[in-house]
Amino acid sequence: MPERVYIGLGGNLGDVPSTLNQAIARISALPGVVYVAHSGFYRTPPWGGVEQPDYINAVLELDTGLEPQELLGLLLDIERQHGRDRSGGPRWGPRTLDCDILLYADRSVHTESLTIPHPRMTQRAFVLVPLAELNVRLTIPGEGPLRSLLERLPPQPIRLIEER
Ligand code: A4P
Ligand code: MG
Repeated sequence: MPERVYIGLGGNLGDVPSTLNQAIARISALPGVVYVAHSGFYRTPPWGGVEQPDYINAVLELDTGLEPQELLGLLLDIERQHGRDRSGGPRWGPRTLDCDILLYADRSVHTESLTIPHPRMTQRAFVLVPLAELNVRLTIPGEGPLRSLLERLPPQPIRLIEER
């Protein structure tokens, strides 16, 4: 049975809108993946204390029969195809493309290489706002309704730059 999955996309190096559009097309073309929708693109201030350019963030909604670990492997390949360089640099530093698995149906996954729901998503307007655009009725396993999380979020200046 295919399951509903949400993927957070972001980047702040290069032509990011073009990268995000290509990433959406590549992920949607993966065998075992069916595209459902994607959010608008948001310009967002960098999170994590490293001085760097603004990010552009979006969320992609899919159905898939792939297991979370298989999907992660394919997403990491796509990051590499977009020139993602993991050698050196600070943890929350600049990148061409980051693909994070935010939600995988109502599953909780805790392995060495994968944590779902994504552990920092509930603090991030650049994740919760585009997610709510796709489905405001979601509940985040272990965290609660998306609506309540959004209400509790400290204000963060994010701006819709490209409607879906
Ligand atoms: N990993 C574990 N759980 C997951 C998951 N749910 N989805 C592991 C994807 N990967 C997951 O990732 C390191 C490893 O995390 C992966 O190999 C996988 O096994 P990474 O992409 O190499 O490292 P990272 O992204 O630099 O680190 P981290 O801690 O995941 O960073 P975040 O939390 O992704 O934050 N500011 C704005 N405005 N917008 C952004 O998109 N992104 C970051 C990165 C920082 N600041 C930002 C943004
Ligand atoms: Mg990441």
